Amino acid sequence: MSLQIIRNDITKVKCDAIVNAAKSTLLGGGGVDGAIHSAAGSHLLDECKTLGGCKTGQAKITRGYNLPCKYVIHTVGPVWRGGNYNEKELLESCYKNSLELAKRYNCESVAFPLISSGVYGYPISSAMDVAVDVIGSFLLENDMLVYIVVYNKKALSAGEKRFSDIAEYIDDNYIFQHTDFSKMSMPLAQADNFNTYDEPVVCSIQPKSKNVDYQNSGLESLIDDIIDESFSDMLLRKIDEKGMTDSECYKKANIDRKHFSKIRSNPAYKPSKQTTIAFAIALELSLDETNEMLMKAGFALSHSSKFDIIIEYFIRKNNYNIFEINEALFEFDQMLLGA
Ligand code: AR6
Repeated sequence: MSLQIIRNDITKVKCDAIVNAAKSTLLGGGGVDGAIHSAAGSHLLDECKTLGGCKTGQAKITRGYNLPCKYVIHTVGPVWRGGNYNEKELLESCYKNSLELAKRYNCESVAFPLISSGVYGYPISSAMDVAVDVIGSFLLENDMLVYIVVYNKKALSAGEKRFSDIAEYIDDNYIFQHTDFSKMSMPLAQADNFNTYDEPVVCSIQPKSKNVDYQNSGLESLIDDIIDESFSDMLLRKIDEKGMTDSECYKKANIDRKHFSKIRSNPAYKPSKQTTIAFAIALELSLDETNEMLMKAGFALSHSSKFDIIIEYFIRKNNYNIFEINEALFEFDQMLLGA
């Protein structure tokens, strides 16, 4: 369904499975492992003792006990030894194997911590890149809601050169005297799982007044002539023009199927700005086309919003990877796209 990056304690996240960054004995430890064991209670350790450990890059599953999740998936990340010891491939395996295990157990939602990025010393921003890449590819083929749970955002932001080109682009373009509306309208609600809801427009047909015959007055046909193609119409037209299937489009937009169906079935649907941009990204629209789509939903891109400037930056760079864009938006404390 979609990937969301949130700031939280993973033991508080409500979903089908949470992933534990364990050690190979699976017998508990510090960091997120310690937090998960203490929140789950001692029965988790009892079950872990029966599993016979776990190799680096592999994953095993247990029940969630006192945690607000059905399962805990235990995976063992690589210890960082400078980058030449298969650390990246092993870390990718952790994510892939955990996701496959979650799928086998019919999990619809899974939360990951940044595996290996604590005691095991994997550079945190590279650990984030691996997580986003592997989960992003998985979601192009599978329906699941996946959270990356960031516990220590300060450490993540400390990666020196990370997104420095975007920071520079913001500096060059940001109009400081204006208020950052994208931030105001929804401050980064990463402490909780959050959802932004679009506004479904319900079209009601009012009974005609006895005195005015709108049809014959010509008003109805005048409106028909003037009214532009709606957001939903433009979206469906663009999907056809690009030769995409609906599911290719909503997956690339980080939007779930139900949400897309609502838009598809209501020509007057009024999406949020984030949803509109998510589709513009999925359709790889140019800046002009993105603005055209935004206008249909009643929005625009401006240089008084960091959010807008980051979007503009990626479109100008022809980088339409929504997961990478969300990584950058998260870094700059902005609302994420899709979901
Ligand atoms: N929720 C979400 N993320 C957390 C939490 C939490 N409650 N606590 C820490 N993190 P680490 P590793 C983040 O050290 O590097 C254990 O002792 C943390 O900020 O837990 O894979 C095991 O037993 C960091 O970004 O796991 C192993 O021996 C990330 O989780 C060893 O540490 C991973 O940090 C595994 O080391």
